[in-house]
Amino acid sequence: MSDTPDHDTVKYDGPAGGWGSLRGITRIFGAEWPTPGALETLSRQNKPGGFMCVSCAWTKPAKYHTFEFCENGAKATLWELTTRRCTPDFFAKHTITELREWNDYDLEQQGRLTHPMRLDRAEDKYVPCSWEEAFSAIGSELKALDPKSVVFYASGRASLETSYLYALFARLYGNNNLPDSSNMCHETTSVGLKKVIGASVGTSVFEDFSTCDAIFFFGQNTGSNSPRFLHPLQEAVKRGCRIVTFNPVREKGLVAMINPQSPTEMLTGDETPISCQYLQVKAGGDIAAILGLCKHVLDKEDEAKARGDSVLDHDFIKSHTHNFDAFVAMVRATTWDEIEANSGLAREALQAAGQVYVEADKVIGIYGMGLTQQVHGFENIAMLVNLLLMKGNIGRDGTGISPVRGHSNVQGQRTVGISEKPELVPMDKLARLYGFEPPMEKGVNTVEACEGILAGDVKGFVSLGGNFIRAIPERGAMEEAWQHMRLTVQIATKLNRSHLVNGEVAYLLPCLGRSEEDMQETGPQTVTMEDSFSCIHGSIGRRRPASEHLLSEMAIVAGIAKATVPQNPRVKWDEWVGDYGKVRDLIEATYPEDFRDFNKRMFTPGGFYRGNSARERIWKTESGRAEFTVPKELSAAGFEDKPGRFRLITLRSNDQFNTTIYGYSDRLRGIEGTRDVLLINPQEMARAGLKEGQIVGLATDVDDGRPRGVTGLKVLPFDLPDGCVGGYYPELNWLIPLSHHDVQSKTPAAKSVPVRILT
Ligand SMILES: Nc1nc2c(c(=O)[nH]1)N[C@H]1C(S)=C(S)[C@@H](COP(=O)(O)OP(=O)(O)OC[C@H]3O[C@@H](n4cnc5c(=O)[nH]c(N)nc54)[C@H](O)[C@@H]3O)O[C@H]1N2
Ligand SMILES: Nc1nc2c(c(=O)[nH]1)N[C@H]1C(S)=C(S)[C@@H](COP(=O)(O)OP(=O)(O)OC[C@H]3O[C@@H](n4cnc5c(=O)[nH]c(N)nc54)[C@H](O)[C@@H]3O)O[C@H]1N2
Ligand SMILES: [Mo]
Repeated sequence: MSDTPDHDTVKYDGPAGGWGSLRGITRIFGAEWPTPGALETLSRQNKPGGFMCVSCAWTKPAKYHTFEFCENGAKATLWELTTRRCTPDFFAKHTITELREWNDYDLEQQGRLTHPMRLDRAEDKYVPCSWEEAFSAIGSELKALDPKSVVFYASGRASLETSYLYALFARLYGNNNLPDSSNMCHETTSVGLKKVIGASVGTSVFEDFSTCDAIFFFGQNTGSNSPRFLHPLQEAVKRGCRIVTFNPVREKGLVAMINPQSPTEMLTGDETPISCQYLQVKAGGDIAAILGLCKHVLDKEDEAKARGDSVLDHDFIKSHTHNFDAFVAMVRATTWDEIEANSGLAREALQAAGQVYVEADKVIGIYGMGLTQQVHGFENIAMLVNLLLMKGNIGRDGTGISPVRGHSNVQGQRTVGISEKPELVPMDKLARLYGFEPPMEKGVNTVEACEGILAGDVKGFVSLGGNFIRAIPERGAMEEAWQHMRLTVQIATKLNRSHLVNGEVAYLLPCLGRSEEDMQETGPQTVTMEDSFSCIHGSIGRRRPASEHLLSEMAIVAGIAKATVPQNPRVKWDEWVGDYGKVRDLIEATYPEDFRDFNKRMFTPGGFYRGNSARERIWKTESGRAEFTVPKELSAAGFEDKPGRFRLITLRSNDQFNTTIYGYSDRLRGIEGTRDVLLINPQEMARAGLKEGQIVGLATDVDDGRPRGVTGLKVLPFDLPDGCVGGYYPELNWLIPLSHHDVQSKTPAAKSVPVRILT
């Protein structure tokens, strides 16, 4: 199995940003890059009244740069604005069976989908159909199915307006089966932070980065995945803030950066060092590492106490937290030997990092997939919160816990009702507003949806964006089981693997992208999204749609809904599609605290802040206080180490957005030309008798009667801790068992998968 062409690999020693990032964009888009339309769109990107980037969820500051976009934001915009088209002619030429042999890159390279298509099983091809035909056929199929057997997935890109209607549709139809992409990334956050601080999202806001004294960074790759965040980091470092990073990989963006928007830096090549300490923690080693920091803080507290001083914020601990004594007892009882063995880090390194924490008055804790995608991901997050609580670093300016979210509106989708958990949704309000009895039975999340598909219980699957089959674990068994479903519907902009593994009846429905003008009855429409800091922004697309046959996501969701659920005078699909402002009014009526004066405030520069109780030190937890947690494990990996077993980290490159592969250049890590690689350190290579460039395979080291393997990986020496290997997501998703997920939230544990190397 090889998904990529093979070229030589080269090494990159330059910083993040800089000329490399501009070259990175030009190399991919070549002639398409300078079109006036593309430049106009980029010039409005992430600015008030402009267009909000379709890439990550990093905030859109009120005081913006001339170019408020990064290398990857530009790639994402240009990817949407491509001049290539994937037309009915293309589908007439290629059977589905043939297209399944293509790799992800080549599929998306066909460009924007242009027509609604229906699967013709006999011909093994997609054929064009009318929108009316698609809606009415999907409606009849859905009506014939048991609502409990249908799943409505959402990838985190769709607007607040579409997401609200999509969730309402599922509930009017009769279920809460609303998994979304956040089930694969920050569900650990939603569940974990809710439990320990009573708010399911981060507490920091953008301004906190201008006043914090230290930032502790865990498992988030800023240079690739939220590059605009490098600017505030660079500014923070310049004013003396200290950044300490924990990551098994020395990620370029967190080591140093050149600002591509600073002419002096571009000419002279001056780099800003970002992290003052970089600790290459073992994959799954963060519980122990953070425990080491806490142990150092307690040691320093003891010393301070002897002097009549203190390091801890005793007032805060006393009046705002719960379970502190049990936590302290556990930290004191854990030995440095245990901490070193489980984190892979030396005591001295942890003490030096802990000292930065001790000396800083205001600290922010940042994290990403390195903490969330672990079997004990909850414990990772709870430990980071423990560390912050010790010195009152939550609910004060310049402090906070700050998960860096993924998709551009993934956080917002949850805010407006895309959730399988009925208790998180104001069902009473929905009942009153729309005069129906919303389903109260818990729906399925991503892993449960997969379990249902494997068991044959799920018969219908509607996908609002995304590439579900490629993003989930257990690819082999899932692709096989997928085809036993009765109905699959994909709403998408570009062709991907999920469109080629189909149910008996299948539709591929092309939609507008966010950069395109969305013209409806009352004129061009605005859509809104929520960023990582809970700020809401309006976005207006201006580009001419890729095809005259496209509909907006709103119109498609409403079209399917209208053909499916019984008529209801309070549910006005056509009116809502005609004027998205009316949907914003309904969002406000459903969530009055979060969305007060929604239509008036949506173009507030910097977005309007939805608020966060934990930031106000109001703790909506069981105890009514912020919780110190005693971790049940010292390792987040969830399995024992043994000879020949490695912890596999599945990584994103600088040249992809999730399953969309822009190219084969992981510039910041110096890996070029191929994604079929096995990254391993030279000592481990020697121990395993491997040579650079050797082609090997990986097998999942789990004995559950289901063999899983990948072949054709090229061995590359890479700076990783002992016992860890690395490779790329999604190519290695064959290896992740569906059962390998965070215990509490069921987020797939893609950052420590037990594997063996096959030679
Ligand atoms: N360009 C681009 N931007 C994106 C995306 C993209 O694919 N491309 N995806 C978007 C989405 S949906 C998301 S969720 C975010 C994801 O953004 P991130 O949260 O940055 O996710 P990853 O790149 O998967 O992994 C993050 C880091 O975790 C480190 N890591 C792995 N295991 C461990 C561990 O055990 N401990 C620690 N401390 N670190 C570990 C890895 O080395 C890596 O640097 O980015 C969003 N932005
Ligand atoms: N091994 C491993 N697996 C992982 C991860 C990992 O780190 N490691 N990360 C996980 C994470 S964090 C996430 S979020 C998931 C990602 O899972 P998804 O969100 O399901 O996948 P994407 O790759 O973002 O979806 C890309 C597709 O979205 C469609 N699309 C793009 N723009 C639009 C639009 O505007 N509207 C519509 N309707 N469709 C559009 C295009 O057809 C494109 O092919 O993967 C998860 N899987
Ligand atoms: Mo994500």
